[in-house]
Amino acid sequence: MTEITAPKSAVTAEQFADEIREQLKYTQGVTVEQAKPADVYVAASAAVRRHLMDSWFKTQSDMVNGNTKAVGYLSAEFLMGKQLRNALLNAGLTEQFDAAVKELGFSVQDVVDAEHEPGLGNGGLGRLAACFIDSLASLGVPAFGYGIQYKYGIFEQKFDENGKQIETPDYWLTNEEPWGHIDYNRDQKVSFGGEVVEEDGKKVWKPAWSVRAVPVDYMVPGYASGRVNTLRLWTAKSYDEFDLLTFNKSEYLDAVKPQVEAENISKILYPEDSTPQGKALRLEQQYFFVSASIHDAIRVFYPGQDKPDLTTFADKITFQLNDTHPVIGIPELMRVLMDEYGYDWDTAWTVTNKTFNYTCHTLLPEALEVWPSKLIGELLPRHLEIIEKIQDQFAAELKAKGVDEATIKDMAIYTGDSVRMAYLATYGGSHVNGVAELHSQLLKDVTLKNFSDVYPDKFTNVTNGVTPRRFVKLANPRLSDLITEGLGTDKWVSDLELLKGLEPLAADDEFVKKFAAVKQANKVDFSNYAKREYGFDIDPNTMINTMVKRLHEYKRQALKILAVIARYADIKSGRIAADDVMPRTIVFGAKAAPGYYLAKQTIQLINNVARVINNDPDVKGKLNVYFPWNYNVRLAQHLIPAADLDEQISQAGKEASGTGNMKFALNGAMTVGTLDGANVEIRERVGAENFFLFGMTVDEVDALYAEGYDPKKYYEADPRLKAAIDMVADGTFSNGDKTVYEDLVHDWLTKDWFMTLADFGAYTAIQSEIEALYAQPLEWNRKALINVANSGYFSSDRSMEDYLERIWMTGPLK
Ligand code: 26Y
Repeated sequence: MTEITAPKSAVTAEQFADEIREQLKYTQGVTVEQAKPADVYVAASAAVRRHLMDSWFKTQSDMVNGNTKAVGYLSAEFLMGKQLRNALLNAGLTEQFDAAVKELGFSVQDVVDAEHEPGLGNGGLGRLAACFIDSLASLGVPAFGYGIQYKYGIFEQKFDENGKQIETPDYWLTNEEPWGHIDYNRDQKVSFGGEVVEEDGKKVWKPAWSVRAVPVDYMVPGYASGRVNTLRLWTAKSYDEFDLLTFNKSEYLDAVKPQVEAENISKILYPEDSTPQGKALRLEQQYFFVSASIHDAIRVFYPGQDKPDLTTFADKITFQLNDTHPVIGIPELMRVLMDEYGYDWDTAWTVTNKTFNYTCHTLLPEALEVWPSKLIGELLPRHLEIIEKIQDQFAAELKAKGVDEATIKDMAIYTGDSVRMAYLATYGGSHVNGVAELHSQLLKDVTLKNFSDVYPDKFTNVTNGVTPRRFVKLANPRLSDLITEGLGTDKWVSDLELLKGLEPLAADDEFVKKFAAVKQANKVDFSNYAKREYGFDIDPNTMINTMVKRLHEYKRQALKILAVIARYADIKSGRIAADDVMPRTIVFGAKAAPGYYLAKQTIQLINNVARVINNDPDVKGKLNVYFPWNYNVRLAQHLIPAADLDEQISQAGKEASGTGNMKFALNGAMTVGTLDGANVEIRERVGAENFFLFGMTVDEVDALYAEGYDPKKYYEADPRLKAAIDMVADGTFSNGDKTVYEDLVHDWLTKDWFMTLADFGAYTAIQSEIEALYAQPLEWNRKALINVANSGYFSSDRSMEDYLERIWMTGPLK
């Protein structure tokens, strides 16, 4: 007997069809006959939303009236993915929806396809925020996600005829968007610029201009918790004040300029996640959403109170700072408490310090934001004063603790010229965490070492996780059914550690064969999807080998593509007999920041290697490379369940965690990877014999840097590597034009900052191990199944429990 605990609404398919009809008729004004799939999508979404409404109200009132501290997850990015299927799952309406749509005469796929995913994030950090709020709702923890409703999300990627990345705007709001509810009556005023004056011995900020922050609310339904939390994304509107003087001079365009500029604040998501761009607009965005959110929390938790007792603020809500992007919230809460509510500095500091915690997501020093003081002074003069005072207090505190002058200087939050946001966050909040064990250790040992020496108790680790609802239950229904069959219950969807119960089944050949059949069916599905969406002819009977993530040098897509080229050369030259080649299909997915030159060259190279290889009859059926453009959450949900082998090959010590690695392991792919980020923990859990490890360790990387790294040496020493690089240089992938990849090749041979060449030998060596195992399907699948069984730890539910226990000190609503 299989125990089924998935939520199921009592509403029948007929009733749900009626609700869709009503919605079509009374809200959208179209008949069923006139309706297009996109109309049905909007109607069905609105209908599901209605089903969640009572739980949403109840969650809000329990949160405000109860005594459970809420979580405010402050994040510049929430990469939500499509909403409809997830909402249906949590509302227990999936089957009714499928039947109702058919009854109305539509194809379920057409209706679901009508949803345009909101791409309000760049990659891992944004998707993590989305997984976390899903888990908080599923655990019944009262929480707000706070962020920005960008008008343009992450750009849409296309490739031109030369294989170059083209970015086009993602105007995701062109059609009706049924999920976000704009609430003009809960707006907040956010001000900028101007000056600080003294009035009656008090500092008073006289801003120069203001924008209206209007919340757009998204429901965040929990799975089987009966709870629905809120994702509140702010949109910037102008106040209706315009310059009459300018207008009267009939300079209309100038007169409306302030309005136009105000609305620019929430216009576009910054696609640059590699180098800090000193963009004033980005600081405006950060302050805009953080200031609105802090005021919103005060409004929510002290309803109708003119003089709330904000000394209790930290008992009402704890704010998690998702990277440095919302760190301006620290001086903002200080300002609000002192200037708006009249508290003294020390009281304000105590409350602020207790309220905030900071998660760091990087190890690359250049990714820690540093703002020029001049810019902060211009945009937020009062905040700069507060930051200066925080710095004075901090320096005095360090001195009192016996820290030497040089170290105090090294640790400065405010250097005079600039403000280091990671340092401000570390000092200004109660806890700092990294996102995987290795990362948290490196934060303590390297990146924030001085801080960890002085404040060891602030530092902790919370290893990332991913939501099993979206990334297993929704993305991989076949595997979900098999897991439920194997465990005799579907409880694993909300208690992922139960997957451990699959481990004994790895010894059962019949079960392993079923597992293999699931993978095979998923590969066929993906092949059909790739044909339909991209026109690719992917052979589902080859190994599907994936590498999907943002394009960054440190992630080393270059290592993969060089190995592919070497393999191609092996087959072409007959070094490997064609019959001995294990057929592989390599699938890349990656966006490069528009201004990141080497990343864009790498994209172009991958596309052209794909073109040459896929058109070469000598390797036909043996080696194929595909690069579906515009990798996003939707594509991830189709691709991940179909992968046999996934690449996590960053240079050790550079990937903070990775979360794709978790999604692939959970869906039964094997991983080839370095000892980096969460790979370390995945390997520990699934067992070293079930993970393809290669490459230098963090210590070996450090040692090689220290002795002076010369990539040329590796190029000269390895003929296969040399041949591969020479092919890139000699125009093999650029129709004979030797200039196209000049800069890329030059970088590899003279800098190679992330030591791609040094790890090439180890990387290609492990390929024979991979192929030997893949040649024994039963053994391969056994290991893949063991990966699934031991990946339950990587649920974002577990991450949330760790945050609750180690950082937030709160729990589910009572
Ligand atoms: C400066 C700003 C424009 C900016 C925007 C986005 C800076 C950074 C980012 C994004 C960073 C990011 O996605 N980091 C990734 O976070 C994941 C979740 O913790 C990690 O798994 C992954 O290793 C890390 O690279």
